[in-house]
Amino acid sequence: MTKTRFHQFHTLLLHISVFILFSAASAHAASLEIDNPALPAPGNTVTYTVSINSAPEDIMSLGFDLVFDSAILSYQSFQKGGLTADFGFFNINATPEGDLRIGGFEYSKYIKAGATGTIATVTFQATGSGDPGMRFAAVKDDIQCWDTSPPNTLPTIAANQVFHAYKCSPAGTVVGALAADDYDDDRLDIQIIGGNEDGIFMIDANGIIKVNKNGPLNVTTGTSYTLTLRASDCKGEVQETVVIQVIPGNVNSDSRIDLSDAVVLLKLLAGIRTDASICLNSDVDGDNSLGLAELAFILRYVAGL
Ligand SMILES: [Ca+2]
Ligand SMILES: [Ca+2]
Ligand SMILES: [Ca+2]
Repeated sequence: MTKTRFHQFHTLLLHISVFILFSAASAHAASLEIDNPALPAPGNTVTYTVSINSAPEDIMSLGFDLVFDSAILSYQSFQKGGLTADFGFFNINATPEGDLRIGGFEYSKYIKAGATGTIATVTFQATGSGDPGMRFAAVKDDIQCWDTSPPNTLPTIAANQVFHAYKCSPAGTVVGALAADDYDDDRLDIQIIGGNEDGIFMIDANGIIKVNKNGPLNVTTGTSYTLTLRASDCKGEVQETVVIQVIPGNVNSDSRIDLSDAVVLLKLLAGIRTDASICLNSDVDGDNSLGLAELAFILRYVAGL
């Protein structure tokens, strides 16, 4: 073989292997699928098939929504598929939003790992034309983390979120609700993964950021924390940073700034005994004492000025 011919042969091999790789990638099948039948003329029925393709694990319980354009399709009926024929419970109901909620469970004749087949066929009447956008949402239970077709959409965390935490706030104080969402209504797992080395903050299952410990917000230095948060729908994840600004003026060390802080401060200034736990670091003007500057700050803050 001449050098040129060898080069041509090599290039051909390269093309073949790239083609095989590409074919392998495009042939990738999701584990939970719904087909895309041609839409008939309005007034006619069309049946969609929801199927499992080589189940990654056993399924005793499954749940998901089918979301579609209700101006184009009107739900008529369903039939169990071969994989759910023996399910003790299987049903489809309309959600308040007009989508379909599908759920089933079976504890003895459940769907085994590796199974391929039909979960259900769902019949609609066409009421319009265009793409009804049939897709999965709120996939849960044993199939929650499965790859789907049409594909999952990743969660989102809104950018540039800024929260306020008051100095000396006790553990459990709510800092704010993280703006995070998922187009498919998947259940999100939200974690703080950076900027919280002292464990000052936590985030609960509903995305509510709270003060996690008593004490650390009684700081003399530092006016803000930048936390990195991760939201996962267990098919993928996104990360975003949020800023928590620490606000002084919480003289009585509770979870907010209100007129009770002004009252406690006035008592202090008047030399009247108070049972409040005084937050010495609620100083607003850097003179290391509590006085008229703090009073003015509190009144302005309460008035929203
Ligand atoms: Ca999702
Ligand atoms: Ca207060
Ligand atoms: Ca001061």
